[in-house]
Amino acid sequence: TPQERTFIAVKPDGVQRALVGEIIKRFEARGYKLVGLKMLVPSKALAEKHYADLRTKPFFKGLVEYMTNGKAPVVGMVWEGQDVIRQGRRMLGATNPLESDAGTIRGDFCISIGRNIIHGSDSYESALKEITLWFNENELADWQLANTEWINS
Ligand code: YYY
Ligand code: MG
Repeated sequence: TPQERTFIAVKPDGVQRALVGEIIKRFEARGYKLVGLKMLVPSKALAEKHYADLRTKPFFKGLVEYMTNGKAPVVGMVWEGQDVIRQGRRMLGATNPLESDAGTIRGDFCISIGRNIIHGSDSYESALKEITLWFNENELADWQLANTEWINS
């Protein structure tokens, strides 16, 4: 079965609220494989490129400020597995946490669209763009989950 990769980031509010472990736990428990992990305060240039599609929105400036102000870092991750781009978005829940189902990460842990704790790539093209933007090739681990045959068929 084809494997794919997605970019997931715990935003500064998620880090500050000590939800990094909870978020990693959910992706691990589902059966996805962690292939990249880093903590950093992104530069303004990085955040602006990451959210380039939203540059004309009224909230863009505030969004970039909050991602880059250094009050807390971002934890960037690359997760791999079957349908992980779409499933990752389902695990995150709706962009506005007031619309996110209970049982999703946003639906369980936040209430404000401007503090929705986590990012996830929304398509194959975004995933490729975002992984390339946040990670160098040598920062991605090529490894086999030992129990892969019990997860994938
Ligand atoms: O992909 P996702 O994070 O679910 O939503 P986007 O539409 O890509 O917006 C990115 C980010 O921008 C969102 O997670 C919160 C913020 N935002 C906002 O502050 N206010 C809005 N009305 C829409 C989005
Ligand atoms: Mg988005």
